[in-house]
Amino acid sequence: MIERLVSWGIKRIYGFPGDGINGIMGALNRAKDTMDFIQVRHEEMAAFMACGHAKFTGEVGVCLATSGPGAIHLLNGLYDAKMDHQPVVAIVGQQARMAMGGDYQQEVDLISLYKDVAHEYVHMVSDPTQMQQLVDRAIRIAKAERTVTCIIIPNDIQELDAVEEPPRKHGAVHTGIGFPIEHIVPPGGELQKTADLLNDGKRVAILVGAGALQAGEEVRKIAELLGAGVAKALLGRAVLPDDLPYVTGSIGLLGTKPSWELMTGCDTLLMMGSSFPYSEFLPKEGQARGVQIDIDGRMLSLRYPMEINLLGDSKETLKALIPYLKRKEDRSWQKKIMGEVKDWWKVIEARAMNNAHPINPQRVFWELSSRLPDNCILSSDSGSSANWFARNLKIREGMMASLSGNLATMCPGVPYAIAAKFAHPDRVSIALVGDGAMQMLGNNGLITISKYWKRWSDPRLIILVLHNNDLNQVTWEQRVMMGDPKFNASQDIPDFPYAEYAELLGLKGVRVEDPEEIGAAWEEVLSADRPAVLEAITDPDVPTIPPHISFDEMVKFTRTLIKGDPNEAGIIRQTFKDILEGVLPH
Ligand SMILES: Cc1ncc(C[n+]2csc(CCOP(=O)(O)OP(=O)(O)O)c2C)c(N)n1
Ligand SMILES: [Mg+2]
Repeated sequence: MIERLVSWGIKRIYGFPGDGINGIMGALNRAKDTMDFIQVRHEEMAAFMACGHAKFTGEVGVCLATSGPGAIHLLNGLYDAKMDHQPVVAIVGQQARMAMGGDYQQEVDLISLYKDVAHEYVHMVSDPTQMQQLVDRAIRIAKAERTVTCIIIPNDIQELDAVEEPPRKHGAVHTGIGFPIEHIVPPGGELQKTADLLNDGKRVAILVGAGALQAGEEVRKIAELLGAGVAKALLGRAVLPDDLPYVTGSIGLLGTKPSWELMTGCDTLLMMGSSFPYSEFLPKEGQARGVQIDIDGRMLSLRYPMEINLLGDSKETLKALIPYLKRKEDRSWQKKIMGEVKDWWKVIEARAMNNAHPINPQRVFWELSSRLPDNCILSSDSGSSANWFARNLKIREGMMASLSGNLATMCPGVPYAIAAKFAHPDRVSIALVGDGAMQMLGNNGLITISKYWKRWSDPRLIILVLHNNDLNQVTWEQRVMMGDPKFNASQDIPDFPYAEYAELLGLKGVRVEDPEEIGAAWEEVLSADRPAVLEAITDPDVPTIPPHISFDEMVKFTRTLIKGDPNEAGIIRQTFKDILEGVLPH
């Protein structure tokens, strides 16, 4: 199994041991020159790391867990990979064949359990001859379908001799390794039709997602030819740098006002490599003529009824499309978008600079933005940090950035950042995480960092903790969506000294409580000789307002919805400050 994984180019496995996989551990020990085993604190972390590896390298990520509880612990991280279309192979142990069906200890029906998350391919080995074909198919299908696959290996099989080659006889399966570089382009006629539609449009909006990460250059050319604005779904945050004047930034609840204006004002929508979920942030049905490009036919016309659906690789398809496009002479639409983008960045800066008690979280991100090291890799968690990741950071050319886009689970921030360091030890990795996620899993990730950081050529891995003693994103959802006041019993979380804890582990810990010291704190952790935790004491009353909410709506909301909220005075104060920055000159 390990030799075959190595033949596929796999160099690293994230996992945690158990008696369901001791045979594999023995083999990994013997193969330590060719396969690196990275030990995590919790199997969920291993799955997140495998997903992070796939996101930041484009290669298959592999995780390993024991039977029963280990396999169960992997699941959330595997769903994260599945829903964000990342190729991940999970290898899990199982009880010995003779025990199965005997309600044996740790015997879980793993084929059924994994049938959803790994439904494209989940198989249990019952004869060592199968091993080669199962590895080949698990990896190939993970790549071809951009999904999670799983191999289940009973522990007694792990003790049998390997079968190097399946026998030359009836019933044997002979598979090989290798997967082609995808180069799928729609036929010329389709491209001509697409170009006609785009050339006819007067106000073109482009929406890019993770599927366009390799196509930045082409997206830029097309936006320039068509005089378009470009909005980015969260997973496509790094497709184009935010310093391009027609890039409107994120879209959706965590998005920007220019993206909202772009979508509500356009007459033509070109969407690629995205399954951005919220249709209400796209043009109204019938308002715009739509074209979508996706490598996966299942994702076409999923959120907006498109006039043209193109099945193809985004980069290659755009390359083939460009010669058919005419440069639009009328640049007024793009000019209008650029004006809105320029104003919006002023709103963002003004909101970040508003005072809060003690620190405005927006300012922590704003101060990071101009200090982001070249080629850094950003990982955000789910929580209020995702809002500020989406809006307050200016991503530059060469950076990578991700989060749990579709599962939107808590806790990937720290493990993604660790996987980024293993994959790119020379790049700075930065995780942006809430205190709830740190308590749930992240603090334990710090132990893993303290175990491994000396291996990285550049030791800088920085974890920003938004210490607000609150499950803040959900507290705001309860207020804004449900009209409910904060429920302290569910929302308050215990205090914890994150920076001190980092120091205890031999890492650097910096705690900042004064807004004027944020810049210096970033500089300290960004120039540290070891991984660091930057703990910022932030105000939970700073609202995570959707981009298009009007002044009237906000007045109504503050007047009627939050009566009885334990934080009433604070949220009214902070909300008005942010809203005012959006409607008045700063
Ligand atoms: C595993 C999981 N549990 C619960 C949620 C719901 N949820 C989303 S954000 C959030 C709050 C996160 O709190 P914290 O990490 O402290 O970040 P904050 O919003 O306070 O910055 C919760 C509970 C989730 N997305 N994932
Ligand atoms: Mg919190």
